[in-house]
This record gives sequence, structure tokens and C-alpha cells, in this order.
Amino acid sequence: RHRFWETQPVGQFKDAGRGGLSEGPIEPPTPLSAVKPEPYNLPALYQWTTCDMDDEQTCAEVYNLLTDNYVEDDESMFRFNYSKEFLQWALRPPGYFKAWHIGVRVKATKKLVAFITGVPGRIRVRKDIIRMAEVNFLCVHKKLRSKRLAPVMIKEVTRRVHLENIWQAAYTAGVILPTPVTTCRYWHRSLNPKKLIDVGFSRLGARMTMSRTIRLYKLPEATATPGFRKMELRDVPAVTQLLREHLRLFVVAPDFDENDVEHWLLPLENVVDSYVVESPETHEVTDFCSFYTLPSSILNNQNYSVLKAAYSFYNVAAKTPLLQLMNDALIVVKQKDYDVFNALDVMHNDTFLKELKFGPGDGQLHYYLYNYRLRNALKPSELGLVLL
Ligand code: NHW
Ligand code: EN5
Repeated sequence: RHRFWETQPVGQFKDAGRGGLSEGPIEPPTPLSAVKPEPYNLPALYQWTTCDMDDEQTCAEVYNLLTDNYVEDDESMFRFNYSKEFLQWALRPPGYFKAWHIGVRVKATKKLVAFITGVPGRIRVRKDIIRMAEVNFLCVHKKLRSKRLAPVMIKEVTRRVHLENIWQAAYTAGVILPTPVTTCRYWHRSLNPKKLIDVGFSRLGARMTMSRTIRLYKLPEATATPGFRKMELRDVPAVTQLLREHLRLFVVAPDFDENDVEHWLLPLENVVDSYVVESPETHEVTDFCSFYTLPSSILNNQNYSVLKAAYSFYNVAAKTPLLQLMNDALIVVKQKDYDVFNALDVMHNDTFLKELKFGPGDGQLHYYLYNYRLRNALKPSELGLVLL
């Protein structure tokens, strides 16, 4: 069934429900001297390239490859359109390795035709904090599909990760592979229902008119929580503390320090936004919420070319009710003119999704670990990790 994945240290479907298998690494690390020192072989027409994401031209080539060839929904109506600024942010977190930003070029023309990346992160599984690679942006040009290029790229990123003495990875995909840690659903909160319906992202409900639909999704002009404001650099210690405390609640979650929080949560225009609640009395930061910006290209529509979407990232409601905090998030996202706010049913998100008029999407997101076995699949609410 899975000629490649059957050869890899991942939970195999055939081992499901058999018990006996314990939790933890599937294979032990090998000495670094035993890691293959030279790259895997590509088909003769292609060559490896390390993509320097600081370089404007390289970054533009990556952006163009992904814009035309990355993830689409099941009916090919929309395609993710990560911005260049987003890619630079996603690929240059603290301690990143340029060698993990891997491209494939056509030898003859130097055209970039495939890409895969890893970034380092510390991820806790139950009590163990494990250095992992977060693998993302695997993409093969549409004209080069089904030639078994992806397995070579996955082996090559694995090799380069091993060279840094890292032996585990985390990744997500819309497709089922051996074997998901958990399977999450995307939920969508309409902010601009007329446009969403016009472009086929959503449909007019039964017995609903356009004007009733617009009224249904209307939000207040201003946020409700006193002290709700944009996160600033000075908030990093307090946000780190809140987030670390919160992420303890989940079975799998990142282990963020202040450097990570500064990188991943400090607002960056049109990439990531975070808001804190600063108590008007004590000036303590009591809560925060965040979202990232990931537009989608709208394929084949006369009137619109881009869907502006915000994705729920990390939220901590320690004092403010989560429902109220997330409603304020919806209000600021609407003020910024986004069309839709998306969220997965991870962490405690299922406590606000229905109440705040999110509806279930047609897409799923499966989470995976490489070279780490869990005895049982998790519930989405046991997962404290959001990958981009
Ligand atoms: S998920 C997004 C992936 N990208 C897209 O969907 C973009 C559009 N599609 C494409 O570009 C987020 C191609 O269809 C791709 C496959 C490139 C997806 N993950 O070359 P072949 C991520 O980026 C397996 C893993 O002929 P293709 C996460 C497939 O099951 N494997 O196919 C990435 C089959 O193996 P099998 C995937 O269509 C995580 C083989 O690839 C996959 O031309 C990567 C077929 O290859 C996917 N999304 O290219 C793993 N899609 O065993 C990281 C297909 O079934 C692991 N396949 O025969 C950790 C590494 C680090 C370890 C460190 C210790
Ligand atoms: C790893 N970083 O399928 C990424 N999106 O639901 C790789 N559907 O937008 C993994 N098909 O349901 C990617 N509208 C996996 C996701 C790939 C993209 C994807 C889904 C997620 C999506 C939309 C549009 C569907 C268009 C036709 C959808 C319904 C919204 C509606 C709003 C009103 C209330 C009910 C729901």
C-alpha cells in the first residue's frame, strides 16, 4: 500500500491495536559518523539546491513555486498563498538551519521545481521534551508529480536533520499516511459571507437570504474586554509564562522559551498578530490570543483572486472567558478586513467553535510524528501544537 512509508520509522497501520508496543522512539540514534555524508541521488535531470531565504531572488522563486503548486482543497477551488514575509518568518525561527531549506532544480535551466523544509523545535510528548524537526512546505511542481520525487526529498531532509543529531520530526498533512497522532477538522467563521458565497467557499444556508446571512455573522464594532491591546516586546516574559503554563495541559505541545515567543508571537505585519489583555487595575497580562495570516488564491473566479484568511494560533484565557477572548479576536480580524477566520478543533477550541458561529469545513488535518510511537491516537483536544 505505502511502498515508501512502510520502510520508515513511523507507526505502521499493521501494528494498530496490537498492544505491547511501547511509547517512544522507534529507532535509536546512530553515531553521526554513520549518517550518510553525501546527498541522496536525484533523477539525472535534477540537482539539489539549498535555498537561502534571506536572498530576495531565492525567496521569490520559492514563493512562485508554492503559489502555483502547493496545497489545494479537494475541489481545486482554492490554493494556499503563503506570502514571502510569511515564508521568511516560518523558516527562520531561533536556531534554524539553512541546510534544511531544500530545493530541487532542473540542471539545464536552473528552474526550481520542488521544495521541502525543516525547522528545529522542542516538542514535549507527555513528560519528555524532544528536539524535533518541524517539516513543512513539501511541494513538487504539478508537471513532475507521481515520479517518486517526494520520497527522495523526505529522505534527504531526514539525512540533514540527522546531521544535527536530531532524530524525531513533527508534520501535518491533509492526506492519511501511516499513522496519525490525531486527526483534526478545520472550522470556519465567516466574516465576509457575501464574498465567501460568491467565490464558492461557502453556500447560502437552507431557508436563508443573503441579508439574513450577513446579519447572522455581524460582529460588534469594538472589542469587549477592557485592556485588550496588541502584544508588544515588553509582553514577551508574561506571554511566555502564560503559554508555558497553558501548554502543560496537552499531551503533545511545543516547549517555548522567551526567544521562541518573541519569534512566533510578536506581531509581524500581515504574518502573525497577537493581542494581550492587560488588567486595567494591576497592569498584569492575564490572557492573550494570536492568529497568522495565510491567504488562498481563488482559482477560476471572475470577481476575486484572493481569499484573506486568518488562522487561530495559540490562545490562553487565564482570566477572561475563552469565548469572550476569541470573540474579540474575531472583531479585530474583521476590522482588518479578513474574509474568514479558521481554526482547528485542537486544544480547547471546541469550547467556542459552535458558540461563535464557526462551521465545520470539508478539510481535515492529520498530525504525525516521525520516529516516535504513541500507544494510542490522541483526541484533537489533547494536542497543543499548531504547525503553519
Ligand atoms: S502537507 C502538504 C504537502 N504538499 C502538498 O500537498 C502540495 C501539493 N502536492 C505536491 O506537491 C505539509 C505533491 O503531491 C507531493 C507528493 C510533494 C505532496 N507528506 O513523489 P511522489 C508538509 O509539507 C507520499 C508525506 O510520487 P507526488 C508536510 C505518498 O504517500 N508523504 O508523489 C510534509 C507516497 O508514498 P507511499 C506524502 O504527488 C511531511 C509518495 O509520497 C505526502 O509527486 C513530509 C509518493 O511520492 C505528504 N503530504 O508528491 C514527511 N504526499 O509510501 C516528513 C504524498 O504512500 C517526515 N506522500 O507510496 C519527517 C522527515 C524528517 C525526519 C527527521 C528525523
Ligand atoms: C499543513 N500546514 O481542504 C497544510 N481546506 O476545511 C497541509 N474548505 O478551506 C494540509 N472544497 O469547508 C492541508 N468551506 C489540508 C487542508 C487543505 C485545504 C482545505 C478546507 C478546510 C477548506 C472550505 C472551502 C471548500 C471549498 C470546496 C470549506 C465551508 C465553510 C462554511 C462557512 C459557513 C459555515 C459552514 C462552513
